[in-house]
Formats: sequence, structure tokens, C-alpha cells
Amino acid sequence: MERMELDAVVVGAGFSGLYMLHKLRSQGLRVKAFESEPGVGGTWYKNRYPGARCDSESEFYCYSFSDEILEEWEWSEKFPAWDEILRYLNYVTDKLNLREDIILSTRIDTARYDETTERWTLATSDGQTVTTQHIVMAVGPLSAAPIMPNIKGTDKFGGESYHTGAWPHDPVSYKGKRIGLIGTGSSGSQVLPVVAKEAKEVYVFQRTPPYVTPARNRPLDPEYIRDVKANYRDLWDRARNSSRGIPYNADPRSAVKTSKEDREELFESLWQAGGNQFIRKSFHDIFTNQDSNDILVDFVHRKIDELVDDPKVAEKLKGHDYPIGTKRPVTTDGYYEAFNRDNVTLVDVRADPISEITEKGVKTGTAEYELDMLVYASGFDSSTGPFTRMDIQSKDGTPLKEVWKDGVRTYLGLTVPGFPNMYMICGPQSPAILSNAPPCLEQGVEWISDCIEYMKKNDIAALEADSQKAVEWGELCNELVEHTLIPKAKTSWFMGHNVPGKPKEILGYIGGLNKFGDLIDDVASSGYEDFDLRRKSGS
Ligand code: NA7
Repeated sequence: MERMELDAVVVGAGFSGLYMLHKLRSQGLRVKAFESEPGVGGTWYKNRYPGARCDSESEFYCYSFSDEILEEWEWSEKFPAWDEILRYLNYVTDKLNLREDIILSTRIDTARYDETTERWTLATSDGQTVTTQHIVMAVGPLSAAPIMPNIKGTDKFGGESYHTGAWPHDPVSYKGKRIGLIGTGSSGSQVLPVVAKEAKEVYVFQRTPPYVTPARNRPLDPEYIRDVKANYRDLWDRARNSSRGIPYNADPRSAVKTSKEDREELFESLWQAGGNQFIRKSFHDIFTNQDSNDILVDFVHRKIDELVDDPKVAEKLKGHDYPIGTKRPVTTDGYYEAFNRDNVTLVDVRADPISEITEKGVKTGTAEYELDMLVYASGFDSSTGPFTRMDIQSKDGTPLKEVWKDGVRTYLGLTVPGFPNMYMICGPQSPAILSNAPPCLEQGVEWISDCIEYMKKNDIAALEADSQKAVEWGELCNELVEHTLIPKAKTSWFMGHNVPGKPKEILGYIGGLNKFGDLIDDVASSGYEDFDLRRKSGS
């Protein structure tokens, strides 16, 4: 059995893992990244379903740490599709010569900490043993843990079936097929307009209707690209100093105190501009004031009435029972319009629940839909799932899954008490759930690499989060959400509602990326005084 001795292991070679590997290697550490898939890219390696596309504008969906990369790479569309993002991540991998330190098709199966040596011992899926001082989890908040819907008989279906988060690499044909789509979150809403163009029939099994704003995706013209490149630094300074990692400022007025004409003008201009700015640049109080939120919902409902021909279908699409913006906003083109096609049928499974999946298709209380293909766009065991699926044990041998059984516990979303020298990028209780991913992960990567550098310079063998500080951090995360309308959404992955038995709690820090950046910088400047720092023996 091979044995590898390293200073640091990065788990995952997606957006976070690639940058983490680059940083730690530049600091002179012996470091390798382990990736379970046969290619780099993480989320974008797996989420290659029809219509898969990012919902952040491309100029903000990239790394900002390298002027050369910013200058060299050219995005072709306002919202890049999965394959373009995957090309970008492969380009960065080659540009930074990262491939030689990435071990593909290899999972980290177990991780154990030994306090006497202050090192982790890891076992890989191909039988290697790796020892390392530091382990950085760059597993992403979602894509490592796709979940199937909680419906009887998913294994019985005789046709093709696919989960959007684990889409096959071989081409899938929809032509002439009867397709069932379960799930109408970001993934399902992107699938529908694309698949409907080729399929014979598409049955959309809707439980909770999404609020979908048009993305208004478009190719980027050379002048726009020139302008962005000329202003990249300024754009990125603003992104990093914003609350959501993208410089959309909410309108400082209150929706309820603004005249109807002014409100309509703002909503209409944001709707026409497209994308998530419809919600984020809207009145600041739509996240905290139900009356303000209702005003925005009313606007969206009028848009649905305009876009959907059949009033009965429109009524079902407007069956929202949660405030807008309290589940992850959905933005894509052609979603509501797809329901005007003769081959698309909306099945309201709240009114007529799915009883089981059979060999032939989907059975509800009143009907059976015969299908050739089932597409599960049923989401992920978010934030905690990618971690608890691994067998990671604390220094006293307690599995992380057990530690988090009654609720997640982290300090700053970056570390966990009992798990020395283990770090998480975009982990639970970090700002990841509401943020544009790249600035959020850059912030995490940079904090972790500074921390590891500090330990090296000061002969510190182990750094461990304080339990009481972690309790306080969790209280802060939960308190912040109580001041918003987010708890009113009862089917959101933001609060663990989508996984049976998962504790219902906010899975992120929602106080803002900029605020979070200040907080973690203060912790670093204090010499990591909130942590237990253990010196190397003899130093
Ligand atoms: P989401 O947003 O978690 O959506 C999952 C969808 O699947 C949602 O509409 C669920 O309805 C639906 N679902 C799950 N189980 C069932 C059952 N049993 N019956 C019917 N419908 C079901 O996942 P996505 O992949 O779309 O998006 C995840 C994130 O990726 C997204 O937020 C972006 O950050 C990118 P429900 O709402 O539970 O009623």
C-alpha cells in the first residue's frame, strides 16, 4: 500500500480546490488535491444537464486573484453555460500548472486525527494512505450531495432516468420522448425550456412553484468585453466589498413608502434588465417586510398572467406560499413561455400528490403518466451533506455526522471544534448560500492560506476552534435570519427543509460577504486568539 506524506491535502478540484491548491503550493507546501471525478471542475463537471448555466454575470463568475487570467480569458455570454465554465476551469488549471498536483478519480474515504503527531491520516478510494498536517475541504455546498425525491419506487422505473446533478457524459436525446420532470428549482427551471423543444411530451411535476425572473442571456459584444476588462479592478473591488459578492445595491427606499408609479418603474426596469438583480436591486425591505414583499410578488404574478396563455395554468404557477427571495431566486429564459407549448403539461402535485413511481412512469392520486424518461431536478443535501457523506472523525473519534446530528456547529463556517487543522471553503455557516460563489471562495481560500502561513512562521502544529465561540457563531447566524422573511419558506435548502430529518436551521451566515470579510480579518489580525494554538513539540 502506498503512503504519501504531505503538508496539506485539498479535497476537491472545483472552483475552490483549484485556487486553494495554487495558493498553498505557492507558499512552498507539499500539497495535493484529490478529486473523485475523472476531471476538474466540481459542480460544473457534474451539472451538465440541458440548459445548465450560471446565474451570476460572467464578469463576476471567475477568479479575481490574477490580472493575467482576467485579461486573457474572454467570456462569450452574459450568463455562461456549464461547458464554457468547465473550459475556463481547465484553462486555469493548465495556466497555473496545477494538473501535476491533482489526483483525479480518487476519493478521500476516511479522515482520522492523531493528537500525538498533530496530523491527519486519510484513506483514499484506491487504497492509498496519506498523512498531512492540514486538510482543506473544497467540496462545495451542493454538488457532492445530490438527493433523490422522497417518493416510493424510484428504482422501479423502466425508462431512462437522470439526476440533474449527476448528468451523463454521453449525449442524451429527448427527441420524440415523453419526459417527466420532477423539481422546479433552479435546475428544473433551466431544463424545461430546452427539453420541451425536442420532446414529444413534457410533464412538469410541480410541488412548490418557483418565482422565475427572465435572465435575458445574450452574447457579449466586443465593446462590452473591452469595457469590462478596462474596469475589472474597480468592478471586483466593488464585488468583494458588497454584501452578496456582486455589486448590486438594493434600492434604499422602502417598497411600502414608495409611490405605485415609482415602484412599477423600478420593477419594470429590473425585469427588463434580467437576472437576479430583479430581486437584489429591488427595495431593501422586501427581505424583511411582508407587505413590501407582497408588492413584488404581485408584480411577478401580473407578469406570469401576461406570459402564460392558459389562466388555469397561470393560476398554478402563481400558487406561491412563501415570500419571494426566501428560497434561492431562479433566473432563466423561456420558463413561463414553455407552458404555452402543446407538448408541455403542468401537474400540480401539491393538489394531486405523486403516490409512486412505477415501471411505466409516475402515478399520482388521480392519474398515471406513462414516460420514456424521468429527470430528477430534486436538489441537494446542501451545505452539510458534502461533509457528512465522508467519514471524518474528530480528534476523540466522533464522526462529523454525529457532531452535527442536532445542528451544525462551526466557527466562522471555516473550522469545526474538535477537528484541528481542518478547514472548509464555502462550508455551512459561511456566507456561501447567499453569495456569488467566486468572491466568497476567494475570501475563504485567502483566509485559510494566511492562517496556514501564520502557523508555519510561528511553529504552530495545530489550530483548533473554541467550542464556545462556535456556539456563539451559530447563535449569530440564526439570530440574523430571524430578522428576515427567510424562515417563512418551508421547503428551502437554505434551512435544511428539503432533507427529511435534517435539523431546521439556517445553513449560512447572511450578514454579508463584506461584513464577514471584516470579521475574519479581525480574527487573523488578533493572532487567531479565538483558537487553541498548539506549538510543535520542542519549539
Ligand atoms: P432545489 O432548488 O432544491 O429544487 C429541488 C426541486 O425538487 C424543488 O422544486 C422541490 O420541490 C422538488 N422536489 C424535491 N422532492 C420532491 C418530491 N418528492 N416531489 C416533488 N418535487 C420534489 O434544487 P436545484 O437543483 O434546482 O437547485 C439547487 C441549487 O443549485 C440552486 O439553488 C442554485 O444555487 C444552484 P419543493 O420545493 O421541495 O416543494
